[in-house]
Amino acid sequence: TTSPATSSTPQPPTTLGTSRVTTTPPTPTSTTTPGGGGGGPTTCPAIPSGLGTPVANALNDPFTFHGGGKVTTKADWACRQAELSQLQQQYELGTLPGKPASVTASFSGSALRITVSDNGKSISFSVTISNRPSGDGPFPAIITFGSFSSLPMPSGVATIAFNNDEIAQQQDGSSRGKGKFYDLYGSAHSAGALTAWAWGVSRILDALELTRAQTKIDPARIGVTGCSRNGKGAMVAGALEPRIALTLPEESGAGGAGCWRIAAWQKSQGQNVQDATQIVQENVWFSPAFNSYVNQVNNLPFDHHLLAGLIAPRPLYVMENADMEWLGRASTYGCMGIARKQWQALGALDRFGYSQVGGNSHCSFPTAQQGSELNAFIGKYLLNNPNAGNTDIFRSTANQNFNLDSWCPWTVPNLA
Ligand code: MCU
Repeated sequence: TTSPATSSTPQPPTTLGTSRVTTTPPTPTSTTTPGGGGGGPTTCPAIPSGLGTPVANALNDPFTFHGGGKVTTKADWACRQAELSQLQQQYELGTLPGKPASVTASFSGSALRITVSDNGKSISFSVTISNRPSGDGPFPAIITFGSFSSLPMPSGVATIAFNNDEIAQQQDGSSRGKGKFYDLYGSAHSAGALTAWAWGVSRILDALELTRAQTKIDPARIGVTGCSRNGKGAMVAGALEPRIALTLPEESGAGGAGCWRIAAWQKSQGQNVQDATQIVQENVWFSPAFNSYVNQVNNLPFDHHLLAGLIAPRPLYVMENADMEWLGRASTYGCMGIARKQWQALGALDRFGYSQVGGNSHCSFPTAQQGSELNAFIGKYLLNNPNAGNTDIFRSTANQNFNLDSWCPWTVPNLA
């Protein structure tokens, strides 16, 4: 017999390729964190309620806690990341649920089938694993959101096709609360689609951990990518799921690699750029809670440089399109140019790339980013080849009229 997928009672696996994981409720991230130095849990500063002091014509200081204390050590940085994750979930992304009561998985052909049970309900979805190299592995893999990604994959890396729209729909405003995430957690759950997809990515990782012997995929070497709206999804998945080893958002624009404050500034200069007020009307990528802040983005205690900061010092390579004003040509350049300082503080500049080139249509990957950039990141961080090339990249072919220094009036500590 097979184990009943809907039961929350822990039991040993009874069929080949089907395993069960049972978890305890997550500990509150606001009080303890594993710490950055390998020691025991660290006590983190309490997070004051409220938005704090507004920040205008600049981006929020990554290295000052919401309560005013300074980030001076790696352990502090882990606390600051836990705080920033909580603040971004509260005001923009919606709440990421903790580990579900049970996750089971089975692998057959190329389909990895995942069943998740929580709160007495259960859902199932499948992802397709392609291009698995022959041999015993284990092999790295890249999760690709939807059908927008055109990233050329080097050999030796499998791909895992994730139909993110099945987890949370993104047709337009009428998609709110629709998809398997909401079947499980209720259509009124605060999570926007980006957060629901990140939850789905976490369940794929759970499933890969359960089926290593069958899939021959190494759960510790998983990348994530997607383009445009799905690039926003890849960025948020990398930010909310620390098991992601390499985050590769392609042309994510506003709501991904762009900062709300810089988009608002671009708009005030008369540019046709997507900003926070427009994006919440177009689709359901964010929590309904964000609607209250789109007209006052200077009051937010974060911007998207700090979404990227949830990834630091894990490797991040951001690809943007220099020809598309709507995506926030200046906004992604400025936002990521300042985000980069978090990798600098951690002594990890070789794990941060931002590359904005033109000449290609939206989501058709340009060869200019392939050999020396994308392949270097995948080679170094998924294929374990330390000689794969330079991965300390910050470049734009656009003529940027943006003053990075004036937008970051704070100093960068040495946390390495
Ligand atoms: C860049 O991502 C989005 C953008 O935010 C939307 O305004 C536009 O409608 O669609 C883009 C996209 O996903 O294109 C495939």
